[in-house]
Amino acid sequence: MTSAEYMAMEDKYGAHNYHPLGVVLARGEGVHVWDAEGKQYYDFLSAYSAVNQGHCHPRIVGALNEQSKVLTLTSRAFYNNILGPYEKFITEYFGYDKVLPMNTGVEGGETAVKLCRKWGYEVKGIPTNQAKIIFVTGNFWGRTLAAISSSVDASSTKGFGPYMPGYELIPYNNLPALEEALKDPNVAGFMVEPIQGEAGVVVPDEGYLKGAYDLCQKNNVLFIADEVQTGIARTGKLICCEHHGFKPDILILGKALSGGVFPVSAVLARDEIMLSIKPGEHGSTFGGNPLGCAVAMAALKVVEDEKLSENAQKLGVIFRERMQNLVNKSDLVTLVRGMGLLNAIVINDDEESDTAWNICLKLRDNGLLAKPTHGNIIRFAPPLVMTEEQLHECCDIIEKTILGFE
Ligand code: IF1
Repeated sequence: MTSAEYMAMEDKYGAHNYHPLGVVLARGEGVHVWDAEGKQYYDFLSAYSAVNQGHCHPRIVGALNEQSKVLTLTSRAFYNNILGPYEKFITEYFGYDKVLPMNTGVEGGETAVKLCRKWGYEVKGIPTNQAKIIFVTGNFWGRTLAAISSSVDASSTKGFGPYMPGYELIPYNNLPALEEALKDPNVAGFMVEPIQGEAGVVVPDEGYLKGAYDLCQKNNVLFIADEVQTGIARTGKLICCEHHGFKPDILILGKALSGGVFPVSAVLARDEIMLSIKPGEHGSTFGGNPLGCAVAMAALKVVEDEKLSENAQKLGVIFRERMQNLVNKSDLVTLVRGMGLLNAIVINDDEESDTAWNICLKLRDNGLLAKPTHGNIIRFAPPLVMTEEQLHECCDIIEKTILGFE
């Protein structure tokens, strides 16, 4: 079958809940993907930062293959011989007392919200059903009703009401707004992405996150870091909060926790928070399944053994320098921003224009896959296993495409 036939088949038989870029992928290996006709591309989206370790990493696929022959799923009705070792491994790896294993990033967010509310009632002493959680405008943590209830983005919320109560929205990157909101004694938590991915790789001011963390500690409010997209070495540190010198009270991980091989998410916290949920009060059929645990341990070992944080940090500096040169040369690109290998360029056109989309179509023709987020912003997030030489080749492609686009 041709790419056109595959696209037509998706269109005919699949829900139209996405508008994919016109390319049909058939194989992935490391930083490369190939389409149905065998054309090779650099992957500069990494499945939204889920394949930080590169496509089909042999060690992670190997772990999947081996465990899949032995035991894939027991449910939590019984113990198994993989979950405990995984829980020990991941809590020591990130420095927390306990982990609550789930599957998707949004389930991690839901779990964090439930943990925070439960802690609010049982430890902080907030009156029943009065707990508030503060979110920031521009956030994105998934597509469930609890997640979209905190969104201001019409494409995420319109037509899906009514929404979850007990949420409060304040501006991102604004400490006075947070200080004001924290005066409410019923606030249990503050949930935030250290860098806002979907909003367009929005990096807050230097002191914002640590300042927000300190305000939360001062007001006995839990700081919840959504590191589903920024975590697992993407921004040049194991988790993005590490750049700012603090450990969140609740840490949410997903995506690259499994290297894109299997849905695995996790919520990490200290005992005081984690033990507020008692047996039978939360869970999931696949949460903590042996297959996902084996894959996640392999994925995390790859991050450490291949020094992916250090590589992301080093290549990120080079990438932003190359893009800054492009900003200086081209009227089409107004700025570059990001940390590590989570970056974006802003295109000099309004959000409604299809300029960024058309640039991504040209990038595709030139052998590099990326996709705009929010109209005029193009996110660039290659797998963290990229070499410096490959990065320069990709920057050459981006430069040639942008300069040739005008
Ligand atoms: C889609 C966006 C990115 C996330 C953060 C939690 C989740 C996500 C910071 C939920 C998921 C995905 C969802 C996917 C596209 C992608 C995305 F464009 F939607 F917003 F990456 F920016 N926290 N992001 O980014 O994790 O439940 O999906 O495993 O819905 O189109 P999930």
